[in-house]
Amino acid sequence: MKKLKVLHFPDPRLRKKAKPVEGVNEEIRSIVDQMFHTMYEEKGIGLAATQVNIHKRIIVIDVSEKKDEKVCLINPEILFLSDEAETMEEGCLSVPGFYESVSRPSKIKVSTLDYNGNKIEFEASGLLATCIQHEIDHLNGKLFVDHISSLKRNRIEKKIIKLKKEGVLTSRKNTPDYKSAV
Ligand code: GNR
Ligand code: NI
Repeated sequence: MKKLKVLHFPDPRLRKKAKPVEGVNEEIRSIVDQMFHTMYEEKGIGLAATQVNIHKRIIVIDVSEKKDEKVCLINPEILFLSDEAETMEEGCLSVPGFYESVSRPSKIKVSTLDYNGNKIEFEASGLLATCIQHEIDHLNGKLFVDHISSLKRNRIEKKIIKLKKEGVLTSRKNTPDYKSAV
């Protein structure tokens, strides 16, 4: 299966708002399959269609240790966000090599269509809740770096542009860990 290309911040296409899926058919399921393949290849725990330049409301997630718990969300809606928040170190395949603390509601309730187009509702907490919120942000053109200070965000933007110019940011394997440098 072909691995899809992941867009990198500050690509303006990451700012587009994704459109709802009209019906879950074979074309949509094929996109979901390719997104799972890309997410596993890139060692991510989630991927939003926006990141692979497909502006439809589709998300794939697998937060399990064994990488055997696929979660597919189509046209997800958040029904409830807890008042209680939790801070987690976030990363993003579109901001490779950078990690920052982000505070988000710790519990959520979601309504969504699944892989078969059936409407389901469920509650999530912990890493899954964080990941779902991170992915829904992508569908709305938002990135985790929008939750941190503009000083940090601008520094990350400059570093990514520099890495791209140097040709360092073409393959995930070659992506250095810049956490300590930010
Ligand atoms: O792989 C990913 N790890 C991660 C860690 C903490 C919070 C969110 C994430 S999602 C990210 C993959 C990604 O960029 N999804 O959009
Ligand atoms: Ni991301």
